[in-house]
Amino acid sequence: GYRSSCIWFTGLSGSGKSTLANALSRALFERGIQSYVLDGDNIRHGLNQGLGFSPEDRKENIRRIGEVAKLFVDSGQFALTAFISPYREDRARVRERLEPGEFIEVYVKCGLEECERRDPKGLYQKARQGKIPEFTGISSPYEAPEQPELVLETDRKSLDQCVQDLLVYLEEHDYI
Ligand code: GGZ
Repeated sequence: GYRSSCIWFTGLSGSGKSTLANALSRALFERGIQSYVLDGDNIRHGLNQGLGFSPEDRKENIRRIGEVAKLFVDSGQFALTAFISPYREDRARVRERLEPGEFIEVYVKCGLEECERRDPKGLYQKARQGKIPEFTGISSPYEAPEQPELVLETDRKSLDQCVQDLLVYLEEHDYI
């Protein structure tokens, strides 16, 4: 048996949140454990289409994602969420909506320099040119977690090592 929960990945654009969430989802699947990845691709283009990147819109984005994650957890699956979620207060609100132990905050820590070097979609470059307003890390704040359950330094560790750290955390805390 296992104890389903919401694994909340937070970090800058390009820090590796979606990559990690998808890799963890595969590792869980191999152990016969159900999970579902929520990220920009399936949420911002669907449920949350129309929401932008102002503080108010990000707040509503995160609130709705928290509610969806709660539904997944209630259904017995792990919800793996990969959103910048830059505001501490918004993340804390999601935590409060879930039962104790059902919210695992994972800080995907990666220096802005490295995120900008990766720049897989060329968004940082556009943001530096002033073509994207309110871009996290450039012209909009990112509030790092103060007491996350886990920190994964993707600019220091391999993807495999990070997934290993996640699995160890879940095992040691009796989630899996
Ligand atoms: C930050 C932006 C912005 C702005 C578009 N600021 O690397 P990506 O492309 O795929 O991930 C980023 C994604 C962030 O959406 P989230 O829903 O995770 O943000 S939040 O949690 O803050 O609501 C980036 C793209 O959308 N993007 N404009 N201005 N990221």
